[in-house]
Amino acid sequence: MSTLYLGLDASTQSLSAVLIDLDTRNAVCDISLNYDETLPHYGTQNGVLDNPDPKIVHAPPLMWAEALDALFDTLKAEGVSLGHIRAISGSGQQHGSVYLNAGIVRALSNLDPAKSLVQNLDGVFSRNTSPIWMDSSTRVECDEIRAALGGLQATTRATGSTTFERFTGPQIRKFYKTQPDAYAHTAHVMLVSSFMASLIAGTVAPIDHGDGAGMNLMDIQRRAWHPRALDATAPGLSDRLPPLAASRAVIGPVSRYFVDKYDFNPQAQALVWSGDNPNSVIGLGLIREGMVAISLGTSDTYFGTMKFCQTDPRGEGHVFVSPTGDYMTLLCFKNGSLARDAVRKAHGLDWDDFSRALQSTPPGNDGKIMLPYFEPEIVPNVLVPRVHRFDLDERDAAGNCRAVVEAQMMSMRLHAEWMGVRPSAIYATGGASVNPEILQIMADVQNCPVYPFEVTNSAALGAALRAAHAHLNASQDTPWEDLIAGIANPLSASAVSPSNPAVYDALRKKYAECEQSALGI
Ligand code: ADP
Ligand code: XUL
Repeated sequence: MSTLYLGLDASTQSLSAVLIDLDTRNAVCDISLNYDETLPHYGTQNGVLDNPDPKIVHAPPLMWAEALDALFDTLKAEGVSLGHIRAISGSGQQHGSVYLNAGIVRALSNLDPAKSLVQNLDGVFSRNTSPIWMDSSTRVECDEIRAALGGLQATTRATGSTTFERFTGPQIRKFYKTQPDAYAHTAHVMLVSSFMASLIAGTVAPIDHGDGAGMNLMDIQRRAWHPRALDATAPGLSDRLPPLAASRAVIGPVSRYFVDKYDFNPQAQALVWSGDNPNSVIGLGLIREGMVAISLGTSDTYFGTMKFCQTDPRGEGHVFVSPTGDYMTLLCFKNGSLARDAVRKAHGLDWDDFSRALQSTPPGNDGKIMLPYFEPEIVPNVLVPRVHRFDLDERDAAGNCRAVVEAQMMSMRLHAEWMGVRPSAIYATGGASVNPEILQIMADVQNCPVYPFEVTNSAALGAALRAAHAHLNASQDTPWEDLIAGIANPLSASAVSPSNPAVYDALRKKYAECEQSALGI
């Protein structure tokens, strides 16, 4: 009998499943179900409901439950051996919250396989829609909670991040302030991750430390609910939140609903779920301090791992708990491919021309510097977009191409310094990671080897690996290294080594000064 582990990923637009076979070290199944296409009756576009106020972004939680039935119907119809699955975990879009009345406990423990999950959940929501991570309507509540916790630095030290509009605490506070009756009827507040885990386990699931860190409600050092943050958010909140748990925690056996309906093994274990970013850290194989992943997408993101908890005194980065039990950081640089594309287009170049421009210019760019804030920037915080140039002529096509990439790489290094951990290996993903000239600059600025890493579904894969890790470690010590070998490793053959690191030691100082002068620090 094969040893299968299932990872699910309830993301913004779809529910995905990755099933791994540890004997063959293969993903035996990797499917995705798009909400808009499969469940059009919820009327979502890209997984969210239309709202006249662009700051308000909600999704229907019932849709996520219906997607679970639809996914398992598909897997069963395709003949996937669901009975061979030993353990299940999952990943949820971070920050989104689900509000339930006291009826949910009974509904979960009596899930009737003759009915759908939607029918089983009839009448249990105290709020029919869930604010998700794209919602930015809680500016006032962010200010209130941050002030109550003693300001930006105190909030960051306490919860791992300063208050952000999408974080769950400010969202809960807004719900309490604007719909006090509905809040009063709310017996349980869940995250997307813990809501889905609750359905699988048939009981109210804990929130794991990784996703809990995205709420502005968890004491990041103690990994326990932070009483002052709870008080600053809404009255009676501690009664409405589930316990916190490590992300290797087993909730219990999978609910009878899935055994009877989809032929799951009654002994299959339901694990706590986590957020998509903590899960991706595992799906990318970032299991040790110093391992970093940089995704070069529309925006660039930097995932770092650290053993001890450091927080960002400027409040730009987030600290979450990694599924390994260490800490992870998430830094999002808005002007990623967005800025590279803007420079490329401004000079009428295609990507081959852009690469030739990087080849024809020297590392360090003869001191030419750009601050590429084509759009408002998150890290560093720049509200009014503006491109700054120092010793750089706007018409110098090749100089501008090199300047934008060097700026992005120096900014990443500069704004990750607070972690106190230098990268030992960088895994590069996302659209621009196919460009070796860009990766060379990354390797030189970071003075560290860069490995291109092709990933699909890293969150679902990470969840499947977490399920395997928890299940195996219950009976024998199974290190993360052994578990991810051959499943979540980059191709060493294509590594890019640093060849000109020294030149950036001087340029980084100049870059930091330019940034300070532009930001008026
Ligand atoms: P998203 O964040 O939308 O998922 P992707 O990771 O798919 O983004 O990356 C898409 C981006 O990759 C495009 O916007 C483009 O700028 C960039 N890209 C594609 N090919 C190259 C290349 N050869 N060099 C640099 N950037 C590239
Ligand atoms: C992280 C964040 C997003 C969501 C996407 O803070 O808001 O990455 O997790 O699902």
